[in-house]
Amino acid sequence: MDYQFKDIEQKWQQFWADHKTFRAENTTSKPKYYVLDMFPYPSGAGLHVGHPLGYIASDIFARYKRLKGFNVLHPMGYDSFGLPAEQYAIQTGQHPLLTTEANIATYRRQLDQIGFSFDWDREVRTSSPDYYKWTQWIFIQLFNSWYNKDADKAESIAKLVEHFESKGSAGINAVCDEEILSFTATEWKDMTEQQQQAELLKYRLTYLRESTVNWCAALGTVLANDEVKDGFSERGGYPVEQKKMMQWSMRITAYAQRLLEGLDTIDWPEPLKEMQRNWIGKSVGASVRFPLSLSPTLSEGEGAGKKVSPIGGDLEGASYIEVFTTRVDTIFGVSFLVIAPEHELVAELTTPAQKADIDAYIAQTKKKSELDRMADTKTVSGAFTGSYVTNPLNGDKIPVWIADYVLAGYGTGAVMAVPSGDQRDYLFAKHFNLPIIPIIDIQNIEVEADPTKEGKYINSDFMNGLGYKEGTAAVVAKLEELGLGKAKVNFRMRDAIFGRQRYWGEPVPVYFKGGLPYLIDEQHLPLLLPEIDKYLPTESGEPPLGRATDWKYKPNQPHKEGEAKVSPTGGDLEGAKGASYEYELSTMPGWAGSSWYWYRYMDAHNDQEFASREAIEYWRDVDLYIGGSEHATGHLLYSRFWNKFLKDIGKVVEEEPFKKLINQGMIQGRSNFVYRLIDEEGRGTNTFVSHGLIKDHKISPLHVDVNIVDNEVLNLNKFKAWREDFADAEFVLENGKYICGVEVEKMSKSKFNVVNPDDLIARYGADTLRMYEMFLGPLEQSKPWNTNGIEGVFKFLRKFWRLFHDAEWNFNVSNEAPTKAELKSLHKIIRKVEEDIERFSFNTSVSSFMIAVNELTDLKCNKRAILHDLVIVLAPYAPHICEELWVLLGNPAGSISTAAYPKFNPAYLVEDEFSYPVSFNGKMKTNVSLSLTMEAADIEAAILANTDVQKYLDGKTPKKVIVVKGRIVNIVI
Ligand code: ANZ
Repeated sequence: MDYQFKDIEQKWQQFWADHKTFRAENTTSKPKYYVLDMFPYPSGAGLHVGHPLGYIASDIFARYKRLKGFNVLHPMGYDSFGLPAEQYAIQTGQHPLLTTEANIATYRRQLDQIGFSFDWDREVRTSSPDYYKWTQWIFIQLFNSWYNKDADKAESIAKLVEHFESKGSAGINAVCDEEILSFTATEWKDMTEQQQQAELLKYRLTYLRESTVNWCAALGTVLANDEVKDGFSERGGYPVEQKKMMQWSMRITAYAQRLLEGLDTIDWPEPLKEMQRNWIGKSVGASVRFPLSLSPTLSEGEGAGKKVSPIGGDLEGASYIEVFTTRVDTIFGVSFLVIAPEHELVAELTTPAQKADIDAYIAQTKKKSELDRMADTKTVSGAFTGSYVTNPLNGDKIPVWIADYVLAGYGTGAVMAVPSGDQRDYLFAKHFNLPIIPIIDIQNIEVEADPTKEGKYINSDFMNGLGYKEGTAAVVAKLEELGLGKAKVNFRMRDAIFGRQRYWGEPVPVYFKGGLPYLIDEQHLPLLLPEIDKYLPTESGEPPLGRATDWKYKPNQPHKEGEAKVSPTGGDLEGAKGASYEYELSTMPGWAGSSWYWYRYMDAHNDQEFASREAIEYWRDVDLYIGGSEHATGHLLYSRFWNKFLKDIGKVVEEEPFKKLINQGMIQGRSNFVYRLIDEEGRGTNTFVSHGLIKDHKISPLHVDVNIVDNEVLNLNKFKAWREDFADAEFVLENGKYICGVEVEKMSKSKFNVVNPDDLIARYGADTLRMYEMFLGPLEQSKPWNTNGIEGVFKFLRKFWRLFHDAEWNFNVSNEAPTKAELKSLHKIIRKVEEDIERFSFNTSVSSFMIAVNELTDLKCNKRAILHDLVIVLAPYAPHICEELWVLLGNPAGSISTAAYPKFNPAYLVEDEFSYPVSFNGKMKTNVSLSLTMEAADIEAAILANTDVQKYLDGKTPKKVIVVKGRIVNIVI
């Protein structure tokens, strides 16, 4: 029979599903291999041909690893909480769950059609309660933990409380909020429960704090930094403003150093690691305190202890401004201080005379986003507060300014400005006519002389003559001695906001008592998402969960049938039998569910634990992770953070979750255009000009659906049917055809360049689609989709099928022993595919398969010994056709996935002949193939007897014949 891909593919997909062919075992003696794809958000549009690219590559790899004897875990699931389903719910009133389920059904159908070897028994959905129960459980563990810097790991809050009870706050070295209290054990015990809880919140790894957030009014929610692009939301493109709100945050900064160090231990693309390094942004420098210069008449001695503000009156706040600098060595060049307009001391420092200026400047800053502020290096602006500080090392009086080039959220929000060392400070000094103090022995500061490279310090008492390294060390030592500064490492990374004022996300397992957050009891998990009437904020501006009726936490009442009565964590319940408390109304952000999902696949149905210890110890980590580079600083950073935390609390075994990662390139769209003729009055007509003729006409280009264009030729009837207004379209053709224009753009509905895999599978089959997607080019590279070449791959598979069949399409395989040439062809491909797959070069294998099949076709090879192995080698790429042929070859159905990858035998590739280049008087004229075992005398005789050689000799007798065995023959005539 001819190659009937439709029947074959349906048959095998059914077979795999019925027999659970790709089920991974949690206990086997085989070595494990975990191949993971970034799971999709099931959007309403379904899959386009770009989506499966990574999945196909990982599937080939997973199938190959099975052939290599591994127990492979290759799961799939859905990141199914998120904004689009909720936006749709707002518009249509349809519950996001329904939309999500419908979309998942479409995804599943599309994925099944491509023939992936997923273990569907382990499917996860982040929006399903038996999954998010464990996301909530992880939140609880984070809330119950703090980061002990001495142990360099997370520890339980109970342990911290124990310490407070016995020793007070002394001796605790934690990553925590800045404004922590210091207290003795007695003072701790004397605090009310409220006070204690408020203090502990400053240490917890997830905490509630007022923070500046990216507020998107149109979406009604807070967005993460990586979801905001140029001041607009990444989804929807709505404006985003800075707003202060009480927010849940995750103390990811506690892990900054480990996140940085871990990068050196994993096999990820270098550019991606670099992005994470930049995001973490480690800076080694120092913090320096510049004491406030009080009123000029109050010298240090007199003023001590009696702080007086420059405006007069008692100064309640700080007595110094702390800066963070990476160039503490330049401290003798400081001629002013700049603090961020949002700095907490601004109001305090502003003198009445400067108030108008400062207020106006602050108002102006509010309009700029942080990104604009960082990007603008040219405009100089700022305002003087009217106050001064003193240089701690030389006592210079230094004016304090505010300017938007200093960011509130970085370092301490204050910089010591050194015009002779820093370009921005230099421009600022020039503009406002502030002093420029040279600091090194190079006079031309205009060229930004840099002591890190050259020069010796001047202008200071103890640094003069020193170079950069010693100078820096000397300043730090001096500051430490004075208690006014110390070496400090700063990270650019901020704690991650962990709340959304939205409905379709995980409820935060927290309730409030006395204004403070408490955890709901683990027994009460999952905290289910309540039903609400509308997916909008309440009239009073609370998040949608505020609409839920009768949704209160009743700690001492059973939540499920048969559940014991429990008391809530902390808090006394005296007489509170019927007590009920408000739940947290925000939900978790999109990244919560995806920050641990790879563990759930290890043990997807466990209702006692997020995954069993046994499963975690067996699967450990992901060996190969494939997904898009757009997750570089979001998902891939949060996942590493949660992984490290879970490791700290002893729940997982590896420090890094994803050993090797590959970013697949983007598949771009290939848009087609038609050209509408414009009439004299500049109006569009209904006549369309073929691409080759547009120079001669006034036209306007228009996207046309790529699915009605074949090899750039427009199908005129389909075009007329495409849109009503084109029904009576007319055409200016070239050579009887309408040729469309082409451009590479993002694949999107609005550009009509979306190619749906379903259509291609219907036409050519999944095996062709799989191989074609790989054939497009290197996996990591972005490339435009071009359907034009798919026919070639389809023909290849038909030719492959043909090897097993005679001219009448009867299955016909011979049991004869293979020839040397056939074995050589086979072993070349065995080696090539193995090498290619091991280095993730899938496109090069496809062309090698084509060469092998051509060679075997030329050799008229239908030997079982050859084809048996060839089928196994091709199976990871084109699994359906290979399963079918495998059975036709007499093997049991479905067993090809448990076959062994054929062993490469180099002996078959050893060349036993050599094609000698034959030169006459040094000029190469011809080649003669001879056995490599021949000795010089025989070679000479054979060469001279060759008819081509005799032709060149033209009857002459050679003066000399030089033979270099295995290399060359030169004939002198
Ligand atoms: C004095 C100095 C002299 C500086 C000099 C640089 C060069 P990174 O490497 O990014 O950490 N800075 C500190 N906090 C800032 C803030 N909140 N907004 C804007 N700039 C800030 O850079 C640290 C340097 O950036 C610090 O070192 C500080 O300027 C500035 F010749 O201090 B430097």
